[in-house]
Amino acid sequence: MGYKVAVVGATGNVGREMLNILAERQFPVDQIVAVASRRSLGTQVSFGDKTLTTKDLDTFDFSGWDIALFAVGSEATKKYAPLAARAGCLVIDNSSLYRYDPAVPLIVPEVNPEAIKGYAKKMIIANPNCSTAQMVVALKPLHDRARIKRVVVSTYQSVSGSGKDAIDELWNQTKGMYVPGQEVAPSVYPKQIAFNVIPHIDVFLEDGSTKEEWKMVAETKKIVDKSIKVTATCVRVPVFVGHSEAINIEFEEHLDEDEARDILREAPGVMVIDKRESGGYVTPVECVGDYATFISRIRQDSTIDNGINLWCVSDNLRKGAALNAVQIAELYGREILKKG
Ligand code: 11C
Repeated sequence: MGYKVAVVGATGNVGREMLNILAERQFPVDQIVAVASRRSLGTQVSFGDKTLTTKDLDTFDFSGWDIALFAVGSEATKKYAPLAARAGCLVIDNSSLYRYDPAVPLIVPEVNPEAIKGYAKKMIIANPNCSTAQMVVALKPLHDRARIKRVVVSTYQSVSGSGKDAIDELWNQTKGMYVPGQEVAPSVYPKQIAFNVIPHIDVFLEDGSTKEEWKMVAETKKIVDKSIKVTATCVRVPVFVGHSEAINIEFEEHLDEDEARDILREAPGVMVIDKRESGGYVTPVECVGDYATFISRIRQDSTIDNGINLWCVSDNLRKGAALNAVQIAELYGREILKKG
């Protein structure tokens, strides 16, 4: 006995990963449907060894479906998620539209699974931003031990976070760099991304920060603890998949680096690779296709009383998006529907 599951936005990077992960994890599916905008209508996508032909989101009837994993932008989510929810179908939404709504749980299953109880208020559960998801998986077990006061994070985010056109832009710009006449001008990004880094993700806010940086602050507070202060600098780097983060954490209590390493080794969803030698750490190309959030370079910050530095890398399309959404669906199945 399983569930009737719809993947909405099934032709995008995240939608395709949702289908892959549902199949890989043998999510108990009785029926599955790939739904997409009219522009992608009829496109074929893979689900395990099956091929699904996409259905039109505009006319799709969510009645009778148990769970809809949404991976479309905020505009389409605003229009279609309430229709699905009103039809009694639980929406797990990857856009930022509902994340900060107090009536909508924002869940990372390794961190705040208890928030699932709030699902019924709107029949919508929000999936966090990719850069937040991997960071809170690392922060939570350390917070439980030594109470985090403040986090200073710098991100190194891959272009897949901006979608398929950005992947093409990095690829074509890189190839065209040294071929006269084939140079590719910036289009998705405001500046050249090939062989460059861009300290700008999402729109600028009045205080000079960007929306991506604001999301890391607001989402960490909602998921882990509202008392934690976070300051972030988010940077786009010429990497296809895998976000990296340099995280500095200040605690209320002393936490020794060896104890921090032991805690993280035991933490759900975390893999510690931390040898103090050349290559004894994880880089984004090594995390692609993996479920774990990888932690390396764990060390004391001797400039403050209770500080730890670490390096955190994860597949942004997986833990940062599709995997986390499927884990929420698993949690909902276990805790609420108790089927399968
Ligand atoms: C990026 N983190 O790397 C973004 C992508 O709020 O879900 C995901 C944006 C979001 O550009």
